[in-house]
Amino acid sequence: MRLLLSSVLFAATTSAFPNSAATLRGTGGLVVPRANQLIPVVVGGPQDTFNPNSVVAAVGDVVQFQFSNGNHTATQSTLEAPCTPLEGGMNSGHIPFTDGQTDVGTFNMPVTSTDPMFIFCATGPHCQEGQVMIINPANAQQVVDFVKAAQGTDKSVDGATTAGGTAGKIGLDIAAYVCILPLSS
Ligand SMILES: [Cu+2]
Repeated sequence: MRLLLSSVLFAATTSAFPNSAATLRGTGGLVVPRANQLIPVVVGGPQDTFNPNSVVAAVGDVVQFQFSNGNHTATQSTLEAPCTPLEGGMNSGHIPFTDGQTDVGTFNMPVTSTDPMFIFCATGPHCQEGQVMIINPANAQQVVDFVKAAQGTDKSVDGATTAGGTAGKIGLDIAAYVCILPLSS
């Protein structure tokens, strides 16, 4: 029974993270859809950034914004107005991280399109400092252009309502970053 359970677990693990070459071999060259992925993006930390600031995601994937030191948002905008919320777009709202916290505020955003999705932080001057990112950018140049456009704006506009995802928490020990401040006991 124990052997059977471990085999099942192994099968589940390998199908969740399929190797593309193995997948091709296993299907005689047919490309099969991969399993949905949880894609972590660290928001804030030692610098006011999104890390990474460019993500390739498929429909069905979930981008998990993990809010590090400071107080940041992940808010959808447009290439034309990088630091202004897109009406009806995704917005996490402000999710702070304070010294001594042992969990991390998250915002899980299901990906529903492979079109480029432009995102900025609406806190203070962060967007003008270049705290922006693109999910499914057309190319690398578009990311560079978006950062430059954000730095050229005068101010940011805050999003009115939270939309397009679900706020939650994960343990700091499983976060995609190392806390830069000592934990208080
Ligand atoms: Cu920010």
